[in-house]
Amino acid sequence: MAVATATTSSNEKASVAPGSQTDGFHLLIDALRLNGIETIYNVPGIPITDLGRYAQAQGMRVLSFRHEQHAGYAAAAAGFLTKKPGVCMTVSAPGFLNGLTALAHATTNCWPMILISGSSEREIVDLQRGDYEEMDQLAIARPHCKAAYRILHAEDIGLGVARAIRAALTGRPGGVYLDVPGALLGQVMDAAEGQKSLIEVVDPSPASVPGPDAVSRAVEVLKSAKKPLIILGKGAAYAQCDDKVRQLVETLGFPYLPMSMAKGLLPDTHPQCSSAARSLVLKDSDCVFLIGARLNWLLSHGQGKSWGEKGAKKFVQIDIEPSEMDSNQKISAPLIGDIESCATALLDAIGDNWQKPSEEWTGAVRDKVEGNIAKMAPRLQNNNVPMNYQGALGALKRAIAENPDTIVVNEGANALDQARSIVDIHKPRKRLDVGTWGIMGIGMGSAVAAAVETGNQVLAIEGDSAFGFCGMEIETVCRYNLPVCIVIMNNNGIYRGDGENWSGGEDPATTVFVEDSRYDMMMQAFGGVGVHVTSPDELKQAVDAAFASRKPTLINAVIDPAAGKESGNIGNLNPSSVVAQERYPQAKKIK
Ligand code: ADP
Ligand code: TPW
Ligand code: MG
Repeated sequence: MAVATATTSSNEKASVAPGSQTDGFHLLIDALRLNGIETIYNVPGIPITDLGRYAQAQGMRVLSFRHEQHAGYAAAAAGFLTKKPGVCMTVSAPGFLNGLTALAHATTNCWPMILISGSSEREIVDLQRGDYEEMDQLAIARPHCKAAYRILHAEDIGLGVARAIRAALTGRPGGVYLDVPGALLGQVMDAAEGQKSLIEVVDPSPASVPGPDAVSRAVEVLKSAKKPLIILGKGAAYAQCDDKVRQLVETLGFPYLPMSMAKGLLPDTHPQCSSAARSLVLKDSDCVFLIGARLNWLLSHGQGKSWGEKGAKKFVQIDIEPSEMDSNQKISAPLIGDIESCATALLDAIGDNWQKPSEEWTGAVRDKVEGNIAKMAPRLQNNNVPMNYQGALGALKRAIAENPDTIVVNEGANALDQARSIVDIHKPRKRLDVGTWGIMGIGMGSAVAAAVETGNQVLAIEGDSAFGFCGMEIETVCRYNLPVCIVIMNNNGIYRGDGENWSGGEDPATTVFVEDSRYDMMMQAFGGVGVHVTSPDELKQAVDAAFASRKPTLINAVIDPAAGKESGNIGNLNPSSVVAQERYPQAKKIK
């Protein structure tokens, strides 16, 4: 029996010999490729081992990880970077659950991703007859993603994949679960019929144009502002209409704040960038124009002391998701649509006679920005040993300024908050971090995806704790020989390395790790370059060498264990105990 395989390139249906057969494995591969999906982030095992093999044999890039969570984070990051669903493939029950965290993370961040998991047969699962890795995966996935589908028949594979792709991309993007029972993969059908059953999805993220009333309302509100501010969010970076966003920001002439993954959409060195005057612009602005950014916890819900007087601000918001409006504050002028269509409509409506905000406002912001940058500059030049965050990150800031195409991956607490404010990003989508959940462990999956999807050099700036959540994936980085340079900001612990056990007992404190761990030697174990550095100058040299060689590199950067703050910049979110200060004298030191 001849089994037809699609030997075409993607986006093209295979021609098959009459009478030949195909199967579920190959139809699934053909369906993905027909829709331009060429990469799978994978962990093999029953029942999907051969699916990965065949996909690779068919010319797809199949990257195998050591743990599904990181394959999933890679797929999520790929979705953000490419505006196409990143695909993660796992085995059933435990593998599926490991991947599910990443699917929920993708959904929370509004990134398109598809988690394909092998599963047991419904006949066994639904009667709970106790299969190998039995679990009702479809039901468990559903609350954690945008949509969840199961395919039972080979002739429905085209439909299932099309549904998954469209659900991931349409409107607000998100994660989709696709349940693939083992028996489906082996099902055989006529190859020509199989090819006919595949669907190439047409226009999965259609333009969504705002109504003319909404546009003129927004123009009126923006026009009436005396002290306007733009906040750019990662939705604006995802939208890939960089020139339009820049044109809108520059035409309006408002100071703007980039959220962390919107950094670089316009270069952080842009004259309107007000990151270094964040407190001033949040507090004193009278109108805030949100572009692909939610007023969630990252913006303290648009309220509280940092936002100045209650009710004194008007909000204008562009978002693809209508229900986002008024989720935290009254939105005086909602613009529902995709960012490119909304920006185009606004630019058309305001024409050539736009009055930029007064010099009194923009000048005050600019003065504050320049003053703060000048104050910070000498601290970023320090060559102290042991290093503090500013000295180490000053060196990394210079490395990125010299290599602006590098994609920065960043996680940790102090290692995150300080790097976000110190390391300028110069181009769009060149920063991947912990996202909306502030999740630890995204580092290595994001780094692999960034290198694989773009071919660019990657610099992963990792807290030592954050790295511990994903560290085994350095073997993956070495195995695929990716241009990834990892810098561990090694302060011997979570937030700080000088925590104490308040019982006075033998066990180490809950927040500390083995002192002076040599993470660089882990990298050497896999054939990568491992470097141990103790000063900013040494750190810069090691990063320069990594960028020049593009070899997998891990730099263990020794940071003063006392340099960090509890929970980085968000210590205020920790609940407090009324009795702690009285019971533990040491607690005073931390708050
Ligand atoms: P940040 O964390 O950077 O503030 P969020 O993840 O909170 O960003 O917000 C991103 C927003 O962007 C989401 O509300 C999402 O619906 C929206 N979004 C995503 N893609 C688009 C698009 N193409 N056009 C308009 N809005 C978009
Ligand atoms: C999945 C809680 C937030 S930040 C952090 C943890 C454990 C580590 C901070 O230490 P690190 O950085 O990385 O060494 P530094 O520079 O301050 O020392 N589990 C998950 N996500 C989160 N956010 C946590 C736990 C947390
Ligand atoms: Mg640490």
